[in-house]
Amino acid sequence: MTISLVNDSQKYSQIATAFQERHDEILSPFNIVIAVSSWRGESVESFSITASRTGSEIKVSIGLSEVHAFRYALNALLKWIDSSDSTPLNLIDGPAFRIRGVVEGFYGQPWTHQQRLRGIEFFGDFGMNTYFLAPKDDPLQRFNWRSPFPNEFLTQAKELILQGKKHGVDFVACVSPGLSVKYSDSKDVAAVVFRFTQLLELGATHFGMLWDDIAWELQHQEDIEKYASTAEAHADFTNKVFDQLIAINNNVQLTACPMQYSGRGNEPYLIDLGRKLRARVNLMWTGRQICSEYLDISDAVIFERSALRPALYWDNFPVNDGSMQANLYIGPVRGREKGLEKYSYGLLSNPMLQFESSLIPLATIGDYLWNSTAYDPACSWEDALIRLFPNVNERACLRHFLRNSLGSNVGGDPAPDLRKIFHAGVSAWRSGNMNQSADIFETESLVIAANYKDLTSESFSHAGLIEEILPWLAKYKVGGEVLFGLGQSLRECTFDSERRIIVGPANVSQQLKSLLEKLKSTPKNLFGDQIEGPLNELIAELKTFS
Ligand code: LTM
Repeated sequence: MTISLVNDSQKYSQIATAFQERHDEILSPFNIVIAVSSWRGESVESFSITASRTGSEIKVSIGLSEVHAFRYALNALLKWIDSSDSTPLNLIDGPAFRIRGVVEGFYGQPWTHQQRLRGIEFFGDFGMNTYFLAPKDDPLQRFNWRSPFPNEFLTQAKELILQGKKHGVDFVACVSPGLSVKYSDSKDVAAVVFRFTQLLELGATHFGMLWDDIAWELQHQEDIEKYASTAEAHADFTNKVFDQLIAINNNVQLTACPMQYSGRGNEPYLIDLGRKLRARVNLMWTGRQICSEYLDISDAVIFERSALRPALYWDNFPVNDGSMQANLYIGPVRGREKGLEKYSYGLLSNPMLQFESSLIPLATIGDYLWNSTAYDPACSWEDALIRLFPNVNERACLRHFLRNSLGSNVGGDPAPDLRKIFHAGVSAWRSGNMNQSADIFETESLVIAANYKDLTSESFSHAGLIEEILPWLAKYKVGGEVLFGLGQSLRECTFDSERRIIVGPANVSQQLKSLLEKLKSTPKNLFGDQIEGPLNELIAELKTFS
């Protein structure tokens, strides 16, 4: 059975068909008839939906403020069908933030074309509407920006634009000319405009001019003579690109990333840039820090006053490039203030190099951006696992692993469950219950060993995810072995209840040190400071005899 539209139009039918293909397992038992009408909602991309079910027949009526909202209305319909709720659906809903999405803007190996195509489907599921393509280490992005986009890129861009139209996600190509640009040279402006017009012809209407991570001083004599500041050069170049683009198509949106993209939001560069930049050009901002622990309203207000427009956040969570590559940030987004949407233009998350793993935090970011007031990190994270890993047993195995790496690049407890286990185990050894303590660590080690076996078995469904997290799974396995060794060592120790110290043979101290070395020799980070911290404490506390 299929979704059919009463008042058929190509823009809706391509969304409906793509949605049906994507969620066929849930939708296929039903015959779904949808009537679409236009509707004036209170916010951009809002919708109204009513649906009722009689046996396998589902009648749906959707009111739309604009076309993306159709995808989000289908998301709401899917949720209702999947919940098997027998009461009719009657809902008015819409997103909090205006721009919601992903900026693939990290250093290192870019995502593949196939991953990007899949990503857009997920971003639509997460209620996002924008995908910025800005991979730092694709030569087209920062180095060969003067040449037109080659055919291979254009073919792929066309597919990404179409995929975006099917899933309510705008594809935004970016250029980062700042390493070699001559701001005053009209040929350089023309080169960027030419690239964007290549994409305009393919249906894209939103573009990015990125001035991040470049020299802060003007490099060319002509620029030094022409401009009073780097901000003026950035404004002039960006304005020229913008003016030429809107002369071709007045619907074009241009987003710029400033050179100084983090801080208090009132830096002289930002004030200068804000004054000179066309009012319609969006400005990105990463918040107080490059990777900001908090994005809050008071900072957003300062930014808006200085830059004369609300920030479009480039949120460096969960990105793990550069010095962060040993970490997986697979917990929920935290520290983004409720209500921030009223003081910002939107938020784009810079994801991890690992595409599959990124989907978990991205799902929570989608929830936050859709309704920041209702956002609950722990619930959203659990929901994300259910959506991404429908098989209950597989999800349970993964969950145990994932909950050893929940931290973010700005803090948070990476391993809350293991922390509790250590709290219990250390309390037991400190009160002299060596065997009880050993039991606690050995039990956990057995869980890890069994999970590791399941996660790496050929029958496990998510091969792509497992492949990219293998180095962390190796650490997981070793962590389990270390916990077992810790248990064994504790069994060789006794407790001197008079002096309240742990006593053991000299070889136990050596064993514990070897366990520590074994853990450290596996390069990726997992478990936070658990295992290593308490092991060091035990080594220090242990009184040995020969
Ligand atoms: O954040 C911005 C605007 N630029 C770069 C990103 O490309 C990079 O991925 C992140 C994280 O390392 N930091 C940056 O400064």
